Amino acid sequence: MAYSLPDLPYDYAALEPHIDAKTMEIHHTKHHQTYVDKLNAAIEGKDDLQYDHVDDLMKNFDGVPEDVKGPVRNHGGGHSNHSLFWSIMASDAGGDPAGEAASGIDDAFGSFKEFQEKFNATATAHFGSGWAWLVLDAGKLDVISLPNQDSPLITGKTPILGLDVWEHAYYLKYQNKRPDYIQAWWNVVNWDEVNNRLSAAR
Ligand code: MN3
Repeated sequence: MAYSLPDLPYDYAALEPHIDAKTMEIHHTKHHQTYVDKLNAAIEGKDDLQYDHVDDLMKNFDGVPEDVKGPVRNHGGGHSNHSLFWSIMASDAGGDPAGEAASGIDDAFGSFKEFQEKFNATATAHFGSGWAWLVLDAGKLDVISLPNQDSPLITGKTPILGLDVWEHAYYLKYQNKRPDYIQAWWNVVNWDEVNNRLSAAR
């Protein structure tokens, strides 16, 4: 069974005006689809790399044969990261976290505001293509950035919330203004799903 592109849980226009429909459509049907296609091409015939979910492939990255580690890192990571990204956004979302995410963030960062400042600074300062992440690392919440499509799962960290800061994620609407995109993105963060992911990870 080859890996496949997941449907979005909402319309391409659902995140307007914060993330525009055209960006969402290209991001999902072109960029994400390409990661899926290139992953499948790279591991064709390698049945032991066909997991039910691509996250399990990334968790077992150490066991991936050397000759396909590069494409699995890039395209498996791209598939895993974008699958998470769509799920942690929603229309009529944003605002302050509640429940486990709220208490976990307060414990780890002092307050939601301090967490947001750290996350924004990390996402803004990341040089070139990559992602900013809220991860659970050895039971502790942390904010990190990783280059390209590197998955936190490769190094044993569990991604809870992630922001794509590749230019393809925002350039149509925000051009070079990455900080404006980051600020707008908080309006579509799906805290219910963040809570689900945090509960599952703990
Ligand atoms: Mn992307």
